[in-house]
Amino acid sequence: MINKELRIGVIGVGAIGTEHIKRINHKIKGARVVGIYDILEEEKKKLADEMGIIFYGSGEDLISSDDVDAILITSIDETHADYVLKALAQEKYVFCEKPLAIDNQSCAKIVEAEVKCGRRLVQVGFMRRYDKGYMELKKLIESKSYGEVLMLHCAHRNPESGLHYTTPMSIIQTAVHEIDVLRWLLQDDYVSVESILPKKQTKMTHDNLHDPQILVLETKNGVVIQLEIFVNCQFGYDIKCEVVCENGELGLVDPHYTYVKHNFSNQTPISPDWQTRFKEAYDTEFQLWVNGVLNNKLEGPSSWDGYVASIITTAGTESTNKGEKINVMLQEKPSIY
Ligand code: ISE
Repeated sequence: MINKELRIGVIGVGAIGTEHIKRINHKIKGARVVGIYDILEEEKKKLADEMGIIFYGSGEDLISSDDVDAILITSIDETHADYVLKALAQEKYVFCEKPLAIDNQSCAKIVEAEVKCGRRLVQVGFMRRYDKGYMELKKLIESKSYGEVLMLHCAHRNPESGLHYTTPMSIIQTAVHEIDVLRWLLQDDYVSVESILPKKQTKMTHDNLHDPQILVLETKNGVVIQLEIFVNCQFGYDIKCEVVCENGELGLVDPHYTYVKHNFSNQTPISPDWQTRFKEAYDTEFQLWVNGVLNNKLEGPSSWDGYVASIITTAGTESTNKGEKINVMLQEKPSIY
């Protein structure tokens, strides 16, 4: 039985885990972090002591603790599936930062385990669905005031990505956000994905990263999406989403509240990183997740959404490797989603 205040245990206290702990404890109503686990035990035990909360000896101990109502997984991607499955085994609510798992088979196992529980217990951290811009775009599309959607031109640009970033990561780690949010935006699903590696690359890239890349996605309703993925653009964290309709174009603007007209120029700021660009979206996402858990009714991105995202990113990587369009056939969505 969940008390009035949701007691959250956090597995993985790196950059995003730390940010979410602050978010939950200082912004979100109805929840608090009561315990953490991280592989950097000595360092993070100090943090737990400073916060006056429990440092668990393992993720498993945290998940099975009677003092923990719900679990937040922000550990390294490779550990997500195992922790999610262990939370499901205890029939506890779990929020898993993307990706749900690092392969389709693990995602399928999670879906199967959750279906056996008979109700939704998992939410996946696709925060763009909570961004004011995307939410407004969805309303404009659904108004049908501009006719049917014909195509989308999108760009996902990071100022820089580092030497660790590789060609597949641009799809698996970066494009995955558009892959999720655009199927939600269009209430549609994908039938094919094609990866294009333009000959011209930025000199700011390295041998293991083709940059920029392009993904072309086609949906069941025949909408074509062109997505530019450019993770060393230098000028800022820039997210574009232009929706071309029969008699209008709808698009996102970078959220800012000021401009500077000075010295014969007019400048508006561009977000420096994803944490800043989607700060408000994360806040809304976590408040609605906590509300959903307290009301036993999750409505955010599900394990099924995580599974579909994995299928598409896997197909996108296959397209890169084979140099051809990959057709995708999704199985029937279980009724609990
Ligand atoms: C990162 O993991 C994210 O999730 C960001 O939203 C994305 O912009 C970035 O490219 C990824 O590396």
